[in-house]
Amino acid sequence: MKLYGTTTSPFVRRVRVVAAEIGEPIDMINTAHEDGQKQLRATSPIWKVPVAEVDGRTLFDSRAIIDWLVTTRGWGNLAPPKDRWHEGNVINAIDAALDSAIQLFYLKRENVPAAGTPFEAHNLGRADAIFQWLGTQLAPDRRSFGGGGLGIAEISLVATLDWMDFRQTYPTDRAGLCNHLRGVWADHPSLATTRPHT
Ligand SMILES: N[C@@H](CCC(=O)N[C@@H](CS)C(=O)NCC(=O)O)C(=O)O
Repeated sequence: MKLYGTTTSPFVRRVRVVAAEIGEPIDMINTAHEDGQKQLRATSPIWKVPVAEVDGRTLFDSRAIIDWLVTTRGWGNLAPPKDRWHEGNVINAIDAALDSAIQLFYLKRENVPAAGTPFEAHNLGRADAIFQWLGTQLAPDRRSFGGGGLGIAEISLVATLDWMDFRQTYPTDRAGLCNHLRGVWADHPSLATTRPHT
């Protein structure tokens, strides 16, 4: 699979982890570089990563890529959802917290002051509410949401919290019980080898 992305993006990391768990090799086009960015823009009108070229298809968005991989290759070492509609809610919530933090990060990167604004408070408040709710959705052993082990929701949560720390966009000590799940999987090889770093 040809994958357009960066080594720091939390959405790209989800795909890299899933690919590792199901044994799908990745040929990465680094979109942090000018040439890779040019190739991305020639491939996707959304200009966001990840984008994949796989089995003669071009797929935009981590959810579509992951869907394709598990549908055509099977779940490999991953835990399939026990209730895909509930898992959908969990992943949508994680995406919303991550998107809020990403918006704050982009403002900081472009030197647009957001600190102390209602916009910042709104986005941090949403992330607080989401992590609090996610904490109530954990299985009793707090290793997963559905009780089945490492699946897409768990990977998404770990990638989100690690990226928030990496970019310092949200104080993850406020994520409460979700940090327990992250701690459980921290040394799992596909997650440990894809952690963002400079
Ligand atoms: N819903 C998309 C979100 C992807 C996304 O936001 N990617 C960020 C990097 S983490 C990006 O490419 N941002 C570039 C931009 O917003 O222009 C997915 O799941 O793939």
